Amino acid sequence: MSPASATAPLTLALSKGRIFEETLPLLEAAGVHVTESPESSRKLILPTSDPGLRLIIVRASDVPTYVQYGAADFGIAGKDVLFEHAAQHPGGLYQPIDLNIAKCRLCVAVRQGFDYQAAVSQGSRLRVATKYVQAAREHFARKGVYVDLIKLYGSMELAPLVGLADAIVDLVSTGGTLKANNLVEVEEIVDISSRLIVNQASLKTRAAALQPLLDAFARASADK
Ligand code: PRT
Ligand code: MG
Repeated sequence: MSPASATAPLTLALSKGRIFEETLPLLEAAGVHVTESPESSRKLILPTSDPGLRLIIVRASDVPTYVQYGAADFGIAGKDVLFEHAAQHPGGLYQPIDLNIAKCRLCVAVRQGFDYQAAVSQGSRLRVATKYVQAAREHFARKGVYVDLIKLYGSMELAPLVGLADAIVDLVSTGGTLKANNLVEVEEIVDISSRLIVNQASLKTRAAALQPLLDAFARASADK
């Protein structure tokens, strides 16, 4: 599918929750106000104060798909999501700006009392539950650790508690969720933040409308 015609508003794909909340100040810095909240209005297409820009609200992991197919001209997604997407759909997405929002880290965590270092050094085969299969596979391959990966879609923290896995690979920000579930972080894999991604065709055909927004986002995120 090709991007919409040059007269249609630019479409920015976002997920609700932390990415939406942390994008609002970046939009404000670009002079764009969003008057409705996706939480209260339940609308999936939100207008902005700029008639040339609208927002669409999609699942975080669907943002790259909307942008890649040109249903959105640009979008905002975590590096975690982009990494998993790229493994399935190489190329296709231009990632010009690290927005420095929705920061966290991708980590390995285990149940308190589980001797991860001993298990690794003994060459045991570890069972690891995660939503981030690609990132986890690369991490353990780099370390030369044998793992059986179990794909989950959420609540990873439960897996070591009920014997589904020895370890999890999950995002951590405050550490509160791990602590509440008697888990401890044993390894950091990578720092995560959200990036602006742009459809390749939009970048060429809609440059005049896109560039001022990209510049404003770059300036606002560099200040963070
Ligand atoms: O929720 P849904 O399944 O729809 O999608 P999602 O979980 O991918 O979306 P959302 O909105 O929760 O997260 C969007 C993006 O925010 C992610 O892709 C990350 O790039 C980023 N981000 C930043 C986080 C966190 N911080 C974060 N803490 N995403 C998730 N978490 C979760 C984490 O998975 C764990 O369950 O929060 C919990 C840990 O938080 P602490 O503060 O207790 O450590
Ligand atoms: Mg979530």
